[in-house]
Amino acid sequence: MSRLVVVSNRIAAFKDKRESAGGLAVGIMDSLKYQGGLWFGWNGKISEENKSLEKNHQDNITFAAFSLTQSEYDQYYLNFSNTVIWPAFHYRLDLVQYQHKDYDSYCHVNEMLAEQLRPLVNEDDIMWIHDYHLLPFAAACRKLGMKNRIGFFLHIPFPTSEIFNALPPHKELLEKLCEYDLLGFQAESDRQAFIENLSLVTNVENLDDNHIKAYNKPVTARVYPIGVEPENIRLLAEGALPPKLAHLRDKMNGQLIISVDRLDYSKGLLERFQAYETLLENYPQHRGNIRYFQIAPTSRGDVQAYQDVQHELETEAGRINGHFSTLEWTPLFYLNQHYERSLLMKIFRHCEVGLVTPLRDGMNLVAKEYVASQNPNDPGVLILSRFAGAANELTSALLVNPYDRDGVVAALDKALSMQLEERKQRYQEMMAVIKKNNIVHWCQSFLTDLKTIPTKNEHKTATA
Ligand code: ADQ
Repeated sequence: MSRLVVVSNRIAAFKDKRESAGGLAVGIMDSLKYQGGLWFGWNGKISEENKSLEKNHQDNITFAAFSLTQSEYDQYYLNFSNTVIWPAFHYRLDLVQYQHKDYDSYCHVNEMLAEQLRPLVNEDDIMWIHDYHLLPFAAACRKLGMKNRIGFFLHIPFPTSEIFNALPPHKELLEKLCEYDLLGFQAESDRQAFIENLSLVTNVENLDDNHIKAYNKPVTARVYPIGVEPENIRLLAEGALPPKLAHLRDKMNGQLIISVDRLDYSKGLLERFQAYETLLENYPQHRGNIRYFQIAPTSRGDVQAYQDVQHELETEAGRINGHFSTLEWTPLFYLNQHYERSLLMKIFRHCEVGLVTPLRDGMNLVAKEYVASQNPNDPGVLILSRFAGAANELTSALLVNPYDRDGVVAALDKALSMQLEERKQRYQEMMAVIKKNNIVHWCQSFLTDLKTIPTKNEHKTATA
């Protein structure tokens, strides 16, 4: 059997216990274990000298991690990946800061990584590359003569042409993306945006629904909505709360609203804080009876836009609490901490409302985790942004437009007063989808396609 080679910007720590790893790491690790293979990615370290790979071997998997130099980190990671692609792909052109030298470094790092990886890859290995840091990775591999089947999964949205065309290297990026054999997207709208962008810069021949030919090469572009591991989440969530938290929960009468996000401007935290404030303002019956927990660990703290949003949120949280708190009641808890996965799933289960309102999100796994953590006999209510990929599947959530503050407020009020029968009905409908499109299904369907689709190499041989 051919091996699987996974490449992602960050590598899962090989010592991570299965139960503490997130769904994505679990899914990929299981596929790697089953097939045997290699996971290649950044170890998170910055080093000027050491360019040798850090290797570890465990359970049939080799982990090979590279470090970046300070200038690679600045230009490839902070600048081009996180100050050009991330904001643009989340429809925030106002936050894009493009410089040619950052794009050059981005391509150069992709080429350097392909060179480091090449000696570790066998001819019949299949390769699965992840996310926006590595859009040109297949092109770099092809340049080195690698003929392997190479697939790519984009975890974030793919923007429509009005946005994508604003990126100076947009044509080049599209051509490089077509060096992949298989391109996977979270949602049909992302897949369509990619095809639309491509059609504007080159001739696209539709071979059938998912197979196209562009730049005289076959490419398969298909939708694979990422999922979670519902059974594992249920087991984690069912466990007892740690004694201190259980005591706290007992003392807190009333209903709890929970939101968990990386602290990122795409997640719509500021708009959410303001909606909560309006709820307290316009529906005074909730005052003293509800509490909103926003868990948001700091992320990409080296990027200015992230420092700005962190500052704004601190100010807003203080202002809202200052306005509404009483001696007995604090309305908003804002916590910048990372929690053990098993604790997070228990917290989800003890909260009556999951409030997930990103302004734009590829999928949003928190929405699925919140539902999968619930007690089937007394489930909470999910409020979900229609701009998260998850809204395509979780249609029984209370779907909201995060820019419509009154709409979010009305959904909050509805969730807080929803009767058990309706909560159960909505929960069951969402669980049916979450179970079907779980993380194992996601991995298997992507990998099965990658192994069977027509590839560039075969196409070249056939047309020679
Ligand atoms: P993210 O933008 O990181 O992922 P999300 O899908 O919600 O967003 O995944 C976050 C993960 O981190 C979840 O598993 C969550 O439980 C965990 N997490 C968040 N805060 C935490 C905390 N304080 N403590 C512990 N764990 C925490 C990107 C894309 C998404 C896409 C995913 C997967 O932006 O759109 O769904 O990749 O493809």
